[in-house]
Amino acid sequence: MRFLFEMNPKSKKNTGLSKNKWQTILIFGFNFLTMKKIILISLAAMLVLASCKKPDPTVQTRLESLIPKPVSVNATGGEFELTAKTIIYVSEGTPELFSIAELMADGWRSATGLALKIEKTKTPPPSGIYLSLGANDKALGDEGYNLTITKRLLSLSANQPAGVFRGMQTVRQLLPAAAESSSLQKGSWKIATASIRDFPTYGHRGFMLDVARHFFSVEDVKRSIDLVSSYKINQVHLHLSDDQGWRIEIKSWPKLTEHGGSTQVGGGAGGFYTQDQYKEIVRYAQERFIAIIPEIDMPGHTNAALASYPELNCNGKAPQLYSGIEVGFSTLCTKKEITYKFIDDVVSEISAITPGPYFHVGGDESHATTKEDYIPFMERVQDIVFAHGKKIIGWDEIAISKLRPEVVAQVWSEAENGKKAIAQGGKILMSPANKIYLDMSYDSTSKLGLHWAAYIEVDSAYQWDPATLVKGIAKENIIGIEAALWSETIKNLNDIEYMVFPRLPGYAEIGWSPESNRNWEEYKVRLGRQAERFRVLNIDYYRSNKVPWQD
Ligand code: TNX
Repeated sequence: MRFLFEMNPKSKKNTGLSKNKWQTILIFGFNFLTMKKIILISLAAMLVLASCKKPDPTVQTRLESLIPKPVSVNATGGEFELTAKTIIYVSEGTPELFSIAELMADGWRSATGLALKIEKTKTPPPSGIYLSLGANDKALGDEGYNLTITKRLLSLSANQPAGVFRGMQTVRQLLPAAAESSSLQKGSWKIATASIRDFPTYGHRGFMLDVARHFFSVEDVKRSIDLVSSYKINQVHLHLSDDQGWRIEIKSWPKLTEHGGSTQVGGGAGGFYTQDQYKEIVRYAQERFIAIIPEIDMPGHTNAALASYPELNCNGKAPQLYSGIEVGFSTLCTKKEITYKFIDDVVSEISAITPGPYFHVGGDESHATTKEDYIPFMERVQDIVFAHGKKIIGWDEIAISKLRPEVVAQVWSEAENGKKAIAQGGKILMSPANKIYLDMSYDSTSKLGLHWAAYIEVDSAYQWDPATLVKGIAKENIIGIEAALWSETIKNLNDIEYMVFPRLPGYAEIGWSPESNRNWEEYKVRLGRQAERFRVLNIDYYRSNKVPWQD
């Protein structure tokens, strides 16, 4: 300041201006120049301050709270923000990525009020969100992804569209939970900068819903698909028939649904999906890169079919419809030709509207079928399903038959059966009832659920590993895991949510994340941080006292 003051008087020589005028100019000149400097300096200081401002801890915490836990996360300390100007770019010639972008933009619109534009691009953009294929990283497989987030650009690349979809589920969890709300929320939509490399441990991560004991509407099934897809589940198995009800329209055997679908446990009205409704469920799941696995349980668990068509019974007489919860009393007549015609028609109609690779043939608890009848029956059923172009999954009992090598045995009860399947060249889907059955009560005070296999609290649900649970069933034998929700005691969507949450995120993590990355003490903290997400999504979850809920 002094320097300036002294400089100016020197230049006043020979200007012919009066002292007064000089004073005015000096004062104004000083003030003007000084002010300009001060403003510039403070602006620069503010910029410096803003750029090294401490990152918002909640934004960074979300990076450490992901479920399932990614293979690797490197935080870089900054923030990327979704604003009204953010554009989602998708690499040209990838229509699947465009659909993913639409799904995500739609999902965020109501809460954020942002109408994110989606544009195709030939070259990577300098800013915005960029979805692309050609990650050129073999280890990512079909579902892995690389996510690189800088302050200006969120770039998500994968080998396949499924990988981009899974990566987007990670992005969803990096945003505030409020972004999931169905009504407009105040907030800034910040994501921590980082690079994440991620891919699943198991290719098959399933959820089963029993729509036979109690029937659930298409809307309920879609909501369930939505919720599980956000934890990177990729298979939804629908248990479509049982003693209490037949739930899918078979055009060549219409009484299956007309009569066999007309009740459920407790005697309620039941219901069924028309083939168009089933196709809609399949489409909805496909949009989320989830395959539907249809199950028609046989030769037991068939009272609804037997009640609809007397000719399927060995004595030719149709039994009454059944609305209790006993198991193991019904069987198709394995000696009659009509039984195989029936199965062929059913498998043919369902396979034609199921794009996924699998058809589940049940095969469990056939206590009313002799072993001598069961074995040749299953062998014939395998040929039928195979002829309709589907791979077979069956409950572990099927392994007492001679299996085709491409058959998958779903181990729920007898590990020995699993080993028999492996010995025949087959693979295993792990669903040990005492660890992963979602219809098992949490503890003795739970109002819902059964407990014949175990009480399964949230910690017990998490603390096991499919590859080491059974001696003789190793990782290379296992295609993955499935969490099954049987619905004897589950009557509505709230009941579904209460049994599925908060256990399912843990199962999803067991299926996705490397075993070496998993630890209950650390996981329970991440799970506790999902509370707000559950609240915003209106999930009616069980507030286990094993979890440090944070809301
Ligand atoms: C056993 S698991 C069953 C189902 C029941 C369930 C109840 C399996 C293959 N069969 O029929 O609904 O227990 O927990």
